[in-house]
Amino acid sequence: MTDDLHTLETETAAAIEAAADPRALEAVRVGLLGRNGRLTALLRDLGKTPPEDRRARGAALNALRDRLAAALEARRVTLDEAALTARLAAERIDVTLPPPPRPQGLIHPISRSMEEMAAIFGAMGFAIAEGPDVETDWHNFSALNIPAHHPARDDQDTFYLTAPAGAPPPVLRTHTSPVQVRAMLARGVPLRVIVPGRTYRADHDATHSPMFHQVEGLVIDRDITLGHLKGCLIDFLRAFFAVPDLPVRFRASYFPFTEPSMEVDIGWDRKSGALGQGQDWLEILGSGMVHPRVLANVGIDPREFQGFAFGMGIERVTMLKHGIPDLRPFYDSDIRWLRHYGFNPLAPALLHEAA
Ligand code: 2NM
Repeated sequence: MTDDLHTLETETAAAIEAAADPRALEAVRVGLLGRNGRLTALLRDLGKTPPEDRRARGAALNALRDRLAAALEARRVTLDEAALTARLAAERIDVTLPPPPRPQGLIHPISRSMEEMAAIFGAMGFAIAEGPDVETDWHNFSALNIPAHHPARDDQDTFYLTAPAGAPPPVLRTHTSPVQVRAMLARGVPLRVIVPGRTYRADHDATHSPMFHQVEGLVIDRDITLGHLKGCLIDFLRAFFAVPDLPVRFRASYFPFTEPSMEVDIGWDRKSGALGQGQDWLEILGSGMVHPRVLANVGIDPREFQGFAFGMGIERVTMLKHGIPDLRPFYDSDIRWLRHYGFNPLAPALLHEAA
């Protein structure tokens, strides 16, 4: 082999060994075998070699090209293996290490109760409906068969907003029932919805807040009876309070928008606060068969369709379930209270599975 080929081989072999990553190795390959590569140039110049030397020169060049190509490939394999080994080491996970810290933030007990109710009623086939906090007088009162001079309309009880000229003043909804009115109008029948949300009443003392939360429910179909109402609410209460044999009592009552109407009580021990024990009763829910006039007000024929509805205050059932003694801290945004009563955001509400 001639000196020039020997030099090329020595230098290239050193450059291949020195290449620390695939990109550097590729630069060596291009410098040798690319269009302007050193070996490419020598092969191109083969024609200028005197005829008597050409065969030997050609054989030497080809052999050199094969050796260097093999050296390049061998180095590529080595570099790839080193890269994989480094990546495996870098991405190694020690499964015996303690878990990372829990995420910041906790779920407020009101939100938690709403999630649980959505899970329980969702498993029974209810959809969730929402609506505006500022309502028309018609959706909040008239459509629900609450007459013009009913005490619920008193501005001692209801927050009225400033009316546009000549129109009845809008109200901060006093219950979530107007959303059920909207659901009946927008979705039609048959219908199965729950409506969680904020409600407003001009009431402020140790056990009443001017803003509080309600969940109401509504089922309408062709053959809905009081039996469906009772079964649905008994199942819900036992799932929500996680007491499988919780005593439930239905007691005749009155609401303008249902007939007949019933309050729903659960059994508890007033002294200890234990649910499902003792001899005492505690009112939890209002309910009833939707008044035919309410159905007619939203264009549903009460001779063809009927249904039941119910409503409850979320703060009260949440306090009862978790033994929270005072209503006022619910709205104080005090992080110490939330750390005590808040819920893990990564633990889903799946109460319907326990029922
Ligand atoms: C309650 C009690 C009883 C109720 C009725 C309706 C509607 F829109 F269907 F007429 N919504 N909610 C209802 C019935 C609410 O809360 C104590």
